[in-house]
Amino acid sequence: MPRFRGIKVGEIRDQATQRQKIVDPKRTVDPACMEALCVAQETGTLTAFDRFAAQQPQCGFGLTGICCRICVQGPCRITAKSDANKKGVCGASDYTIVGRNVARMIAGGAACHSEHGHHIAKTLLHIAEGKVKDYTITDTAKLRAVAETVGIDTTGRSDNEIAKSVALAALEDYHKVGDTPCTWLMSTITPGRRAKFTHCDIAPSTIDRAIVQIMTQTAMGMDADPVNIIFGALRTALADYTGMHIATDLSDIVFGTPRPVVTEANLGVLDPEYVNIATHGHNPTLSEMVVQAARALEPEAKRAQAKGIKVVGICCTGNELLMRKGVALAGNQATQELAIMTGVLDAMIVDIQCIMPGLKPLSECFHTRFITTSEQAKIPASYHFDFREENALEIAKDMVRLAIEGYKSRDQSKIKVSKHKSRVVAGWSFEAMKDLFAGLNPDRPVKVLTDAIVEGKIRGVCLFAGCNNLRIPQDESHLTIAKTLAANDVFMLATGCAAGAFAKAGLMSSAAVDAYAGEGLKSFLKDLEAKADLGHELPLIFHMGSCVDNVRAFDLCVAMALELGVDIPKVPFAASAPEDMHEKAVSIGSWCVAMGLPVHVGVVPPIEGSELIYGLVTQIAHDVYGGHFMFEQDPKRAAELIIEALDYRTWKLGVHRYASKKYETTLAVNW
Ligand code: NFS
Ligand code: SF4
Repeated sequence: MPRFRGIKVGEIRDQATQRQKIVDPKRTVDPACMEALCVAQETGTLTAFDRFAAQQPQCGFGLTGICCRICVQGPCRITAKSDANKKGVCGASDYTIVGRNVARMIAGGAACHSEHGHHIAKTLLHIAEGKVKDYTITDTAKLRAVAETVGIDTTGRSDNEIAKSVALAALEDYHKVGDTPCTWLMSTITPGRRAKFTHCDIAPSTIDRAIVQIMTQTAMGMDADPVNIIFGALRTALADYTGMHIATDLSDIVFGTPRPVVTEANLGVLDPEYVNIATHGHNPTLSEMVVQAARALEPEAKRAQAKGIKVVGICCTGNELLMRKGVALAGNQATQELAIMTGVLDAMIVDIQCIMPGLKPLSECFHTRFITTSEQAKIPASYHFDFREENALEIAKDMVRLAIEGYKSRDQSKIKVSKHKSRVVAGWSFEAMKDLFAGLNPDRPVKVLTDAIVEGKIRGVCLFAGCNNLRIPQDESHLTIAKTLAANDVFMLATGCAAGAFAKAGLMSSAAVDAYAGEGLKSFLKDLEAKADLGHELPLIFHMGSCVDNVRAFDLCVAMALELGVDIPKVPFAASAPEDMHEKAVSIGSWCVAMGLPVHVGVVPPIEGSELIYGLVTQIAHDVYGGHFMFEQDPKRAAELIIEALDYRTWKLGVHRYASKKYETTLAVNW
């Protein structure tokens, strides 16, 4: 059997598609967004879609990662045209420059997720110490489950005592004396991955150390070895995983573990008769308070002649609220400005990450109150509230009052409400997924999923993650790949702005099951639905939450590995980020590769300037870790790559299971 190679994996693809000539900037397949972009064009209002077109063609050095600005002698741009230009001033080769640049992107992503997790850990600590009054421990079962996973004694201890230990253990994963690997990493993966990371020496001791180490390793005059740089980058990516897992676990403890909910998504969720408030960003500590404050201030809204207050979400804080509270989702990343274009958004309250600075000037063309809340994310001339846990609800109420004031000053001539919205069945935490599968097998719920794969009913699992990237017409790649995988019986999960794309387009409903699922997937979902006592139907794609919640999907993958008796590189489970944009997406993709997953990426990060680095992440990574990147912008080809990677794993698994049964031996695992 030859070593696994996907179709054209390892071959650098033609970059023509990355440097575009854009004739019409209205590039979206979302009808609600298209309406808003038409309004923008008619009124001469500039959005990110116009600014992206204006940036074309983008610099080829930057696009392929061979521009180095790490020291002040730069920028050094590498070309093969003359010998003197083949290296930077210091003699750095293309592989050093590309490797360092991408490693620093991963550090940026890891920092963002981990800072988010750190914030929640501090909140939990303050709850346990009785220092905050507006937050409580909502999910004590999850608290105890997390404590047990990370090795904290729970017997005879109060919730607050356990919570304090959990919070302190989480904070130790950020900074501690000593070199033992991060607890949240080592306690949530398979024994095989623990051994691999120990053997390759890429398990981070703490998140903060990992980020400091990679920034040092990639400084001018430091590491020039591409393999060493990439392995260092993977250590940082595993620190990212650790911070994400902390963020998700501790958010569930404080705000509750999601359970199935029914809601709606797209710009049509904005109701002109209500005071509309969008929460945008990532951190549930803010958005949960806005929801509470909005409920408390309903009477004030009614006094202002509104029917009430409607809180909606954008990006990942939207996903957090959608998962836990059933709050409607107005849109994903590329929709953020377009929500303001409706003329009925009275306030946008933002916290951290993925918030375009362009929102503020755009809000000035409308009545929308644009409110920043984080000391790390201020935008000039915005309303700024210094949001702190100690008086969170009071501050949230002040912000909601500002929205009510905004409602009163709407410009009726600018109102263009959308009719587009879709039904969404969401709320699929790992716990909720297990409950769902338990309908068919209460003792070994995850076996329901692995059996369906082994029996050939479904072809494997694909997790969709990642952002919108204006290189691709908004949501087009997400929808094309998902519909193709559905027809080919792939069980699908989604998080982040990928989940937002599917929610808006109606793919998180049963109507989508009827419209797009192949026979195997359809019967699998119908069997589950028949046994689930939900009171509503199952969706085609399962919404698992925000970007940090990718760990929920990964927990399912770990459970599948344990159920099958193999390590993760042998589980028919793939990840795809069709429209990746943020450094965080690069970081997530990288830990997925280290964990042993095939990872499709639709927009190639800046690495094509070095064949060596490209080969490392698409081929050598597979040899060492069992996971690899598959870069493919064409969604049809991308779907083929994902299916091929899943089929390869399912086929091998089948052969080895057959052999172990026939010869009555234990399952061989070293393939
Ligand atoms: Ni993820 Fe979520 Fe969206 Fe991308 Fe940004 S909101 S953390 S980075 S753009 S999916
Ligand atoms: Fe140029 Fe080397 Fe400085 Fe980079 S580190 S900018 S390649 S001199």
